Amino acid sequence: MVQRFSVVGGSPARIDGIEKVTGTAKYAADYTLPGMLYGKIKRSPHAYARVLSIDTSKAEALPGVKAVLTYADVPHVKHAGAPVPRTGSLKADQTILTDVARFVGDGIAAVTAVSEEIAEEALELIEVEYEILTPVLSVDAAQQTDAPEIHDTAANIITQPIIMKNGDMEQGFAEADYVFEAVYNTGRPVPCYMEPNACVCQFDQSGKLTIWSSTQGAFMVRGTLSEVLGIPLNKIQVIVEHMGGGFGAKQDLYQHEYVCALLAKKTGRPVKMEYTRKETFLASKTRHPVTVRLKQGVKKDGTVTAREALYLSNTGGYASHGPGVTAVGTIDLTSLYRCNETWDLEGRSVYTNVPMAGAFRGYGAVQGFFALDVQMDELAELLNMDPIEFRLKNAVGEGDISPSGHRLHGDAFADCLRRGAEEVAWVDKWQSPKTKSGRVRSGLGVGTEMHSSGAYPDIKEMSSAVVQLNQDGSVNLMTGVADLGTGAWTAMAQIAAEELGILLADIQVTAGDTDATPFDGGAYASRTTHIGGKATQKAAADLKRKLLTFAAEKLAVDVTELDLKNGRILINNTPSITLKELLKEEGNIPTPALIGEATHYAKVAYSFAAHFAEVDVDTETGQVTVKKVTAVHEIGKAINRIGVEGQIEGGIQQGIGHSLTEDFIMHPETGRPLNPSFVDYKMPLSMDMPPIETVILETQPDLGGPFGAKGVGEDPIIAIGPAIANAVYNAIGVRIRELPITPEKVLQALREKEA
Ligand code: SMO
Repeated sequence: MVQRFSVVGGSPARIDGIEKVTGTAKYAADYTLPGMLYGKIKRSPHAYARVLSIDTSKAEALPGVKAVLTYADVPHVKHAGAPVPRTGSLKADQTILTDVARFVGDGIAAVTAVSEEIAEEALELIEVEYEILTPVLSVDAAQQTDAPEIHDTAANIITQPIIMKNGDMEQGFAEADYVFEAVYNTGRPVPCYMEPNACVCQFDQSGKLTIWSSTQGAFMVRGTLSEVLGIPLNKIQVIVEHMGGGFGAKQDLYQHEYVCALLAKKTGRPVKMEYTRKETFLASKTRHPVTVRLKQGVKKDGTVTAREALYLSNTGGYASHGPGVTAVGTIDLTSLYRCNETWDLEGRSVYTNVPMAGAFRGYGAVQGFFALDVQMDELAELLNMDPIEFRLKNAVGEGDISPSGHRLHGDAFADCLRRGAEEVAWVDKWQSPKTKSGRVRSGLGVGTEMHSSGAYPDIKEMSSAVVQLNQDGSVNLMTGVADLGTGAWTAMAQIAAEELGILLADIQVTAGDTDATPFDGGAYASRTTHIGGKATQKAAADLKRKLLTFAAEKLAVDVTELDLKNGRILINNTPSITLKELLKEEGNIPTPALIGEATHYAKVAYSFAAHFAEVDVDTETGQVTVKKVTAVHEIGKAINRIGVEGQIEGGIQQGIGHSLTEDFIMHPETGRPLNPSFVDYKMPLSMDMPPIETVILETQPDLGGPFGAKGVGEDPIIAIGPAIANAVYNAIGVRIRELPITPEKVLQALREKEA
C-alpha cells in the first residue's frame, strides 16, 4: 500500500525561516543582560610547556577587571567534555584551565571585565613563566619509546588500541590472486561553523545557573557542568535558541563554558564569552588526521578475500572523541565492501601537541572509507575490471555484516551505485586514464559510504517528546532535539503534524531549553530525525489516541470510526467538522488536558550513498576543478525534501574543501598554527560550487524511524572525498592517496610519473 502524506516528504518553509532571514533570530552571543561582564581566556603560545608561575596582580589592578582565574582557582576534576551517555567515545583528560599547556591555544587563565577591550588588555597583563618543553608533533614521534608522555599513557596512545579480528587471515591472503597494500592519509580540516563558540552565564539568587550556549547538546552541557561544577541537574538551565552550525564539534564542551560559569559565580554578575575566529581554529576540534595502512587480497574474479588495516589517528593535546572516532573508523572497515568476513584491523588514537581533534561530521568514517574506497578503485584497475562492476561485486547487501555487527537487510547500497551509474551514463562516459591527453584532462570517479543513524549499540540511544493539545486546537511540541541550523525542528513539526493529522501551521515547537523539554542526547551520529523524530511521532500518536477517544464521546460515535486528517475529523472516512470546531463547542475543552508523551529507544539503521564526481585537472598548474557532482542517497524517507537536499549539498561543499583546499597546518618544529583564519584557510564558497544533482532513494525505509526515515546529516561528507580522488586519478592516471589534493601534490605526482 502506498502511504499518502500531507506534510511529510514535502518542502515546507523552515519554521524559523522568517526570524533567520530578517536577522531577528537570537544566537548565544546576541544575549545581553543588565550588568553583564565579558570574559576572555589567556592561551598558551607554546605547544608544550609547564606553567612555573603566574602573576595576576597587574591584571587584577586594571580598572574594570572584576575577576581573574588560574588553574589554582578552578576545580581540578578531570572531564571528557561530555557526560554520560557519551563518555564511552571520550576520555576524561581535560581540566577547566591547565598548568601544563598541551597545544598552542590551551587555556591557562581567564579574566572578566566590564568590556571585551579591558578583558583583552588584562590578558596581556597576566605574567606567566613557562618551562618550555619540546613538543611532540607527529604520530610517529609520539609513539617512540623515548617520547614524553603527554598524558601518562604508554606510547601516547589514548586508551587500548581497538582490535578487530575475524576469520583466517593467512588463508584469506593465500586464496587471493593479488595482494595489494597502500597507505592513505587525510588532512586536518576545521569545522568552520559560521557562528563562533559563545555563551552567556547567569546565576540567580537560589544558585541556579542559566547558560545560553551554542551547543549541539544542551543536555550534554547541563550534564557536564553538573558533573564538573557539582551543581544538580535541575539547577542548570541550558538555552539554545538558534545556532550557526556545529558539524559535530559543538557536541562536547569547550573551556569557555566552564570558565564563564565560574566567572559568573565569582562576580555575581552575568558573563558573556565569545571566541574570535582565530580561537575557533586554535581551541576548536579539528577532524583527526588519519593514516590508514590498508592491505587487501583479491581474486581474479573480483572477490575480496581478506582485509588488514592499521588506522592511526592524531588526536592532538587531549582525547576528546579520539577513542570514538578511531573505533568508528576502524570498525567501519569490516563493512561497506565484503571481504569474506576475514579481517585484522587495529585502530590507535595518539596524543600529540597540536590543537585538539574531535567529533566532526563523518566521525572516523570519512577517513576509513576514503582509504577503502580509493583502494577499491585501485583493485579494480589491477583486475582490469570496471570500477562500478567491481564495487557491485563486493557491495554489502542483504545478510551481510554491518559495522555494528548486525546483519543488513536489502540491497540499498547496490541501488545507489546502479542509479548513480545510470544518472552519469557511466558506461558511455567512463574511460581509462590511458585514453586521456591534453593540458586539461577530465575524469569521472565514484565514492561510496554507509553510516548509521545513531550510535546504537555503543550508546543506549533514546529520545523523548511531549505533544500537548491546546483548547483552540493548536498544539505545542516539546522536544529536546537540537537544531544546529539543519532544520531539525521543522522536521519534528512535520512529523507531529502528519501523525496527528493536523496542519503544520498549528504546531508550535518548544525546543532548545532544558527546563522546558524532555531529554535528548543531542545532535550527533546523524540521529536527530531518526531517533528524535520517532519519539515525536510516538508522542503524537499517543495524543491522537487520547484525542480521538475524547472526540468519539463528544460525537457519540465509536472511536474506531474516527480519524483526523488535515485538521478535519473523519467519520467512517467522511469529512465531518474540524478539530477546532469540535473544541469550540462549549464544554468540549478537554479535561483533563490532552497530552501525548513517548520515549523512544532506537536500534541500528544504515543509510548509504554513492557520489559521482566529474573533475577537470590542469596538468600545467595542478589545479583540480570539480565540474559536477551526482549524489545518490538511500535514506529511507525524506521528511523535508529541501532540508535533505541542503544537507547533501552542504556536505559536498565541505567535502570538496577537505578534498582540495582545506588543511589546518602547524609549524613542524614549534607546533604553532600557520593558518588560523579564513584568509589563509580556504573553504570553497558558493561561487566555487559545481552543479549538484541529488537523487534521494527511499527504497529501504527503516521501521524504527519516523515514516521510515533514516539519517542523512553526515553521509554526504563521507562519499565525496574518494569520489574526487578517484576522479583525479581517472583524469591523470596518477594516484594521490593523501588529502587535500593540492595543485602542488598533483604537479609532484605528474613529475614523478614522467620521471
Ligand atoms: S561528528 Mo557527529 O556530531 O557524531
